[in-house]
Amino acid sequence: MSTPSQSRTWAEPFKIKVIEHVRIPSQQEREAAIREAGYNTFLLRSDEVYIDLLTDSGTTAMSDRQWAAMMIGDEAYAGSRSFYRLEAAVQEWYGYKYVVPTHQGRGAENLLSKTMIKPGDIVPGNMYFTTTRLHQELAGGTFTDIIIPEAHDPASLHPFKGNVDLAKLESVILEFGPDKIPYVSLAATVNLAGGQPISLENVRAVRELTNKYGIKVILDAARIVENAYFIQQREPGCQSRTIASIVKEMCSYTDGCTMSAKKDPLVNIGGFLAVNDHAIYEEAANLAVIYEGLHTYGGMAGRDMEALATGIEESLHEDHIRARVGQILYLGKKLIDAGIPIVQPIGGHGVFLDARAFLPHIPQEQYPAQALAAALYLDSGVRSMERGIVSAGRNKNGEENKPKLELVRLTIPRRVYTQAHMDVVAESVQIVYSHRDTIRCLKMIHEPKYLRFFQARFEPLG
Ligand code: PM9
Repeated sequence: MSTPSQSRTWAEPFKIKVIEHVRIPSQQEREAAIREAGYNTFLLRSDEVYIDLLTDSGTTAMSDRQWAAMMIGDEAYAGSRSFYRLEAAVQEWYGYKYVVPTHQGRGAENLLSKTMIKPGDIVPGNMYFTTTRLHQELAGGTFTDIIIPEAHDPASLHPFKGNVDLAKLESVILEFGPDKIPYVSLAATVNLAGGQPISLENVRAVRELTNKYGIKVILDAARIVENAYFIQQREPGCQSRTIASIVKEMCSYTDGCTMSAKKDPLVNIGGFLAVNDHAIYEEAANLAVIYEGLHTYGGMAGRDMEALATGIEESLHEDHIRARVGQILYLGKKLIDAGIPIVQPIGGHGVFLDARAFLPHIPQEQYPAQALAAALYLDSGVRSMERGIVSAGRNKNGEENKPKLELVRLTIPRRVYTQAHMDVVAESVQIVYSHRDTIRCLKMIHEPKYLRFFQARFEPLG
């Protein structure tokens, strides 16, 4: 099928066969719900939400082909045919040799961290991610940020804000020594930078540098297809390449990946660890029987593995990824035109509001992004997610990490909402912006030990 010219209007490459009703909760219901939820959008019930932009994780609408594939799932405990189909899909589309299925991304992070990290190790990465860093720390490692400085500036228009600062990476290697670095952790795209991509040229350069010191590179591939789309659109020499070939080339510069299949691979649950080194595979496959299930199902049902194998292939369709990212660009451009401060360039899986610029009267220690997410819900029933100081948690000394980026993420599920939903969201953000001075600071009244953003509770100050 010929691809329409990039200058023409796009439309979703599907039509809708099944719908799920949604309801707008009343103002009174929303006030009660957010109070009950301790001003944390993670603690709302989904029935209390109108448009759910909490996350793009596991919220995908599956295709008729995926649902059909589920019917032929093989539920054998051991050696399921569906596992071998998934393994073949990973080998074909990403190019890795060995696959350990897991229940989701953090299952793979756990296996990887336990297999590769020793106490005292340093793990350089292009910005932290919550679950990834926690597993590195639980294994005794310390995360070190090696992303380019532009990534921490919401206004920088650098086309590849996910890039690794190569000089910084080399100085970390020289400071600690290659033996202390089990691998470089490379995310594509970078979630907490605002869904920002890494360039192919940069991944290649990371490979060359790590080869020099004998260090492995492990990719967080959850949003690699969105990253490949930005490479195709922005990187010189890549315009006529297929998304599939860019994805495969990116993977080829790495030694393995962790995958949360709940993102780009278009399923509601699942993940895997894929590696090229047989010894690492053997150790991880052995740990899988403790933490996940057998090494040929890893916490997934046979039908889940079928849906995933089909989803991997569908995620690489050019018309799918163009419409997927196109929907986010549509919402982002509307907000930019209305003068709303957002992270630019617009990211691959969501639009990120710059809460510092939105609410300059709320100091970071009083949780501006958390307050903004609650205010947006109160206005319209749109659910978003805090990605700032609450998500960043505490350092080893117990002090709050204070990230430069204090963001609210409007995350777009794949193939779920229409452009009209995006219009409703944009209108609500503008209304909240018009009365931003009235939004109050928050105080944290309950703080869980791990990944506090999921379950923390707050109350308004003053
Ligand atoms: N990301 C997200 O909403 C799920 C909830 S927040 C922890 O963005 C990356 C880049 C992710 C990610 C999850 C995981 C963990 C790893 N890497 O949620 O365990 O964005 O499947 O994946 C979420 P799982």
